[in-house]
Amino acid sequence: MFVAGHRGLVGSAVVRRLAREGCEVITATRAEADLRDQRATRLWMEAHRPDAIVLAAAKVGGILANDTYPADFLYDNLMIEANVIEAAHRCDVEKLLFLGSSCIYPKHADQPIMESALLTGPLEPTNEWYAVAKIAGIKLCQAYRRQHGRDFISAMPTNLFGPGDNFDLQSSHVLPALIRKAHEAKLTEANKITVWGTGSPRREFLFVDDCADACVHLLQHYSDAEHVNVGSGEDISILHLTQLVCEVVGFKGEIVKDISKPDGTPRKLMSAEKLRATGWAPSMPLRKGVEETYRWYLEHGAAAQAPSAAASV
Ligand code: GFB
Repeated sequence: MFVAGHRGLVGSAVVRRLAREGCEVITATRAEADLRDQRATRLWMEAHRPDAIVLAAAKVGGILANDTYPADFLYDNLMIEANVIEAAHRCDVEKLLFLGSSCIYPKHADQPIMESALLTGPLEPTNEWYAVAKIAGIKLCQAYRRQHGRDFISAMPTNLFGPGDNFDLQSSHVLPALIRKAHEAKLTEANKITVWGTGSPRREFLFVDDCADACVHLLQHYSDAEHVNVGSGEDISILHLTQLVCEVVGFKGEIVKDISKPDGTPRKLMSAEKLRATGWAPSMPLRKGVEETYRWYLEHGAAAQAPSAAASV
């Protein structure tokens, strides 16, 4: 099993989860195979010929990073998925799981969002670049299934968090950013922390080890063209999330809103029905997941603050 993006948030969780499966896990650092490079990807795949692939390598980031670097988010993700999926076909890989994100759906999709809502409306502008790349990845898997009979499947996780997260305040997602902000405010005895936007958008969160478990479950039990939502089925407002993080961290100061920062899509709660129907459900409650993530952050200190070197979804 090749885990592409093994040092990122999802990739590292998949490696942890696969340790329980007793299968041989192979990985590649960017120096060994820059997956944006078609020739390097083909040479590496021909040399290692994995029987299965979890494609968790991606250029990822929060709302500000996506809005600031559209070319990087579109180009890097298109190149990674096209190179790995084509090389997987050339090397007769039996199973490939492609990972996207809930941002593939229209900004104002009916909630909870069903898989069938894909391409039924305009995307959220702040991350449409990443979203278009990930939609292309879904279509690539469907095309190789249809033309070459490849068992390539796609999963669309919701907002993920957990051990191995990126805590860099400019490039991270909201949950690790709030953990770091609350922690640093507590340490410095500051009297407030700043939340981006109005705090009213709602987000669904899934602990990354639950996501990894769902990935292994799908590899074992799912073989169809349509992508599958991977979520907790519950959402929370950013303001309430901030209050929860402050309670876990032990910061009792004021929450100040920076409305110069974008809110992004107002809500993106996905339907969990399709995945539940295959017999899978998450096990980590949000508060406990935040407590585990904070513990990981404290144990890994400065290393946790650098943007994750190898990208992952
Ligand atoms: O997690 P986040 O960056 O990404 O932002 P999205 C979620 C919400 O949290 C937005 C607010 O409304 C942000 O304005 N927020 C509040 C913050 N404080 C902060 C903060 O300190 N940092 C961050 N980052 N947000 C991403 C997509 O959208 O979702 C990615 O851009 C990916 O491509 C990911 O799809 C799953 O949830 O808005």
